[in-house]
Order: sequence, then C-alpha cells, then structure tokens
Amino acid sequence: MEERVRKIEEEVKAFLVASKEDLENFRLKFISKKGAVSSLFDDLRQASVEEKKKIGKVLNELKQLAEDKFKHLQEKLDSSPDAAGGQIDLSLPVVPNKVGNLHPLNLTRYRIIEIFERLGFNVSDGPEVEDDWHNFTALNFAENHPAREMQDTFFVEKNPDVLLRTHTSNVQVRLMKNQKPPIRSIMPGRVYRNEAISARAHCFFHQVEGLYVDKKVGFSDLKQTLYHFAKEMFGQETKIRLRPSFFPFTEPSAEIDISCLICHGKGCNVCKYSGWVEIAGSGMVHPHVLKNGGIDPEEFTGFAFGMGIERITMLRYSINDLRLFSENDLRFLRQFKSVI
Ligand code: 2NL
Repeated sequence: MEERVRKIEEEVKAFLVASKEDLENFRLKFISKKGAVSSLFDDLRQASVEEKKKIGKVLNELKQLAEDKFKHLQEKLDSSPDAAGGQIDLSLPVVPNKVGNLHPLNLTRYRIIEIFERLGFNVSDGPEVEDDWHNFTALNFAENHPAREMQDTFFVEKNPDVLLRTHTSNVQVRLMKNQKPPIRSIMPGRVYRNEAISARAHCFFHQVEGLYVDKKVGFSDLKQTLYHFAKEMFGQETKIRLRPSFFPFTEPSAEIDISCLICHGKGCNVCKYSGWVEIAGSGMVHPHVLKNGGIDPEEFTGFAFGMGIERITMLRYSINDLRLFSENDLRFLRQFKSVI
C-alpha cells in the first residue's frame, strides 16, 4: 500500500496544469470524492492498526499536498491576464511605455553643433578643472583682473592655482597649442562662477565657444558666421546687431544681439522694450592670445565667440527661470519630448 501512496504522490507532483480545464482534471483525478486520494483512504480501512497509523500519516500529507497544489494553481490562473474565458482583450488601450527624452540644454547644444558642423567647424573638449595659466593668463587677463578673485572663481587650491574653469576658452588655448591653423572648432561645456543662485544666475552654466584661426580671417567673417547662426537657430527672418564691447582676449570686441523673437522689435518684457536681445560675445582674437597659443599673429588672424547655452535655450522655448534646468522636475523636463 505504501508503494501505491508514493506512486500517487509522484503523479500529483508531476501533473502539469496550463488551463482551467487541466485544473479541473487534476481535481477530478486526485481530490474529488472518486479521486485517487479518497480511494486510498477507502483502502486504508482494511489495513492493520499498525499500518493505519503509519500509512495514515503519509496519506494525510499526500492529501494536503494535492489540495495545496490545487489552491496555488487556481490562484495563479485567476490572476493571469487571460483568466476571463482564456482570451486576451485586444481592444484595451495599451499601457504607455515611458520613454525618456533629451534635456532641453542638450537639445540646444546638439542644434548649435549641427549648425556649426555644416560650416566646417569640429567639436573640441577639455578639462573643467584647470590651471590659472590656461583659464586666465594665456587669455590676456591682467595679473590683478577682478575675475581672478575668490568671489568670482571657485579655486580648488589658491596656490598653486587650480580652479574650476570660468569659460571654455581654456580648450581653445589648448587647441592652439596642439594644432596648427587652420583651426575651426567649437567647444561646448560646463563652466563655473562663484555667484549667488537666482532665476538669472547659477554657480555653473553651459557655454559654447567658437574659434576660427587662419590666414586673412577678418571681422566680416565673424559677422557673417554669426548672422548665419542666428538665422539657422531662431528663424530666417532674424536680424543681428553688433555692439562694441570689451573682453581681454579679443580686440576689437562686440556683443551680438538678435531681433526680439517675442515682439519682433515692438518692445516687450524679454527685450526690455529695446527690440533686441543679447545672445553672444565675440571679437577678433587678441594678438597676445594667438602668441600664447603658439601662433604667429603676423601670419594668422582669427575670430572667437562665446554664448550661454541656457540663455539660447530660454529664448528658444520661452523659459523664464534658469533654476528649472538643474532642478530635475519631471513636469518641466517631459515637455521637451518631441522638440528637436
Ligand atoms: C561671452 C563672451 C567670448 C571668446 C569668448 C575667446 C577665446 C580665445 C580667444 C579669444 Cl582662446 N576669444 N573666446 C571671445 C569673445 C567672447 O565669450 O559672453 N560668453 C558667454
């Protein structure tokens, strides 16, 4: 008898159930009144007292095993998606798959790169932790220039001077040192300034600088390149305006404004009722800077420019608070899903 019990136990364990029909067959075969386990209990009545004790225990365990398996399979089948009549309802709406999207600053960065690549510029990269020479001295900053002060620059060590770069011009310096003209390159990257955080300022931001050095590069090249960029970036009807300015690393220098996208020159909040919005700084590379980069200013000339990616992005999408870019609020970030 014991052998028969073991055999049924093996059968219970091996029985495969894939549908409600299979489960009903399982119940009929093992658990029902006419099932295998009941019939074993019937047979037990004829056994000796000693055998009843021994087999009875094993038989009760078998009964429990069959009932547990039944209950477990029943729950599994009830919770499976095709529980209702064994069919999947194809008319139900799909559960949307949450696909991520690019950060608005990256959308702008890629667009800027795209525009300049088509003009023959490549993309260069360099260190964010820099020394004083590459960040300031090579760029013609005077020894006592206020940008070197603690309140403007984050120093890792004041002496020797190791700092977080305040612009990506350090990459341009390294490029001039490593490469002979012609140089046509843009440098996107993160830069750091020791400023109080507000809607209009942050302790870091992103910049793209550009450098073009070759024989006979003139101011007209600078102007046409940035005019082309403005039209590609903000629309073909965009106008530009150059205002005289000052940077230690360029001479002459000019601030680049574009006609206001919001009011088209009529005057609004964004352009502070002037009709023009500043987008970049630029100029002809100062001869000292060319020399520091190992380039002969008698033979070569160049222009350079720099713009804030945050600023361009704010104009492009009408964003009014710089902090939105670094707060990682998904309600903000998800709005850029299909914008390229
Ligand atoms: C701004 C102004 C500018 C440059 C950056 C540059 C770099 C070298 C030589 C000369 Cl190596 N110039 N860069 C030139 C003019 C302006 O940035 O307002 N940026 C946000």
